[in-house]
Amino acid sequence: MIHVANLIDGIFVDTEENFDDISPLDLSVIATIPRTKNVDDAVDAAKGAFGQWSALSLEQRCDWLDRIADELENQIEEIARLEALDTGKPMEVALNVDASRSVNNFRFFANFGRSLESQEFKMEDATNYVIRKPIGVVGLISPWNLPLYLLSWKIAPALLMGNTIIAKPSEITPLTAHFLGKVCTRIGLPNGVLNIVHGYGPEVGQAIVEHPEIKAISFTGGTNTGKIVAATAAPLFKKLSLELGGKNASIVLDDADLEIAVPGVLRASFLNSGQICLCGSRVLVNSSIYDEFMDKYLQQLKEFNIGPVISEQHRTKVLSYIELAKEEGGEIIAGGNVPDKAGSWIEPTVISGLSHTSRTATEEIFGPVVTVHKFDTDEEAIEMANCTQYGLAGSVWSQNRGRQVAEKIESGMVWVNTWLHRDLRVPFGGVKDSGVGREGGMWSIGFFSEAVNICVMED
Ligand code: TXE
Repeated sequence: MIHVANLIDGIFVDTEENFDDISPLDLSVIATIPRTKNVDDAVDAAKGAFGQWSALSLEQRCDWLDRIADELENQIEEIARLEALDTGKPMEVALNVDASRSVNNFRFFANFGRSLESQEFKMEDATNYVIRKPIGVVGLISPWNLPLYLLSWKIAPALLMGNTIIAKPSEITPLTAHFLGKVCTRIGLPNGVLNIVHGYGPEVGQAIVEHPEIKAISFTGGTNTGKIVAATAAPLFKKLSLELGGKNASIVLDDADLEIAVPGVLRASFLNSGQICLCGSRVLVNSSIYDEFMDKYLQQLKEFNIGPVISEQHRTKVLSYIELAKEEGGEIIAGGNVPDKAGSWIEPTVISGLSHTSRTATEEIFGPVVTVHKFDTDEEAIEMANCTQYGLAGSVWSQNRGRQVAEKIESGMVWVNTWLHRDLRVPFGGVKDSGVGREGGMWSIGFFSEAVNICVMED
């Protein structure tokens, strides 16, 4: 049994009340988690550490990020084991997606920090010098689907830019955040620079967003929670970055190379049991190749290995959408059942025959469930793809028209003839109900710092 504790000012501290961390694999209790309700101690620690941490040079903070990356890399198998235990995902996904990207997040921002150049804007009689100051104490709140992957994506640039941190992982998946805390204390990260608090979102998460001394919030989670976070933070004029839900379309044009489109769309459909905000939960296929595509897709689906969804509660939500699909006239052409084994498992499920405007085809399900739809023209595919309140990501599979179709999709990012191929320098985020703001490369540098202009008149 793992005992998770809060990391505050370099010390692991308990709370009076704890609650259980349940494994989705067999519903066993795998850890106890602190039920934190107040973050004053953590904020005091972060404020106390801010002076020294922000006074370090950018290069010194880059070196710290590399030290964290090195130590995580030394223990990458343990990270993957803990992530697989906490989320139920297959070990190869935990290792090759979650753990390796967590290391890369620190490594990338260490190197990116070293490449940063100062910005000057010359006038006839003056020079403008743009400097980037740290914000101060920042709050980082992350979800359960890619726990350390998404939390480290925020921690690395926040540290790089000289901020000190109050981090709150999802109460459903605390283990790798706790492990990161142990790594950081072991390598001697100064006390109070990174504080990690655990507990329920509406309690400790809300306390972070409400705290007047926490000056910025980077949040990844559901759209409904994002609305609460935004409403709380707005009157406090906090910097806010929201990466929320998605209902992304994988669009297969009539000139797609099915040798790459079928496995690519399948992976976009079911990687991490469909629990990635970037997953392609709607498959739009040109009617001229629909039968051939679906035959190959359903055949390859039989070999696609997925884990359970994150919890019984989430499984109930996902199953309710399979029932809704039937009520809306859909046909279950694969899966749809609960396998006869312990844990919160759902068979990978494919639903056809639904209108692209149905609730099943427009609301975020966030599980191993996709709807498939036919279209006749590129314009029709674009209209169908944009017919949802979300706008996060998508993919287009075409040998000749991918980019021109991709540019008409209302989202923050679109892949052409690939999916989840990530260059960490590019902007990452969504539009509409998928969020506000971008992180990644210079967008993370910008979010986690305050740009200040110093205009100097020439003598
Ligand atoms: O997210 P929540 P959940 C979607 C998916 C899922 C739904 C809810 O559809 O079914 O969101 O998932 C913290 N103030 N995504 O419940 O509730 C919470 O403790 C401050 C998409 O995991 O948004 C957790 O740490 N914080 C998403 C974090 O917010 C609060 C990935 C996310 O929890 C809070 C996961 C509050 N009032 C789910 N309430 C994506 N975009 O990848 C909760 N939290």
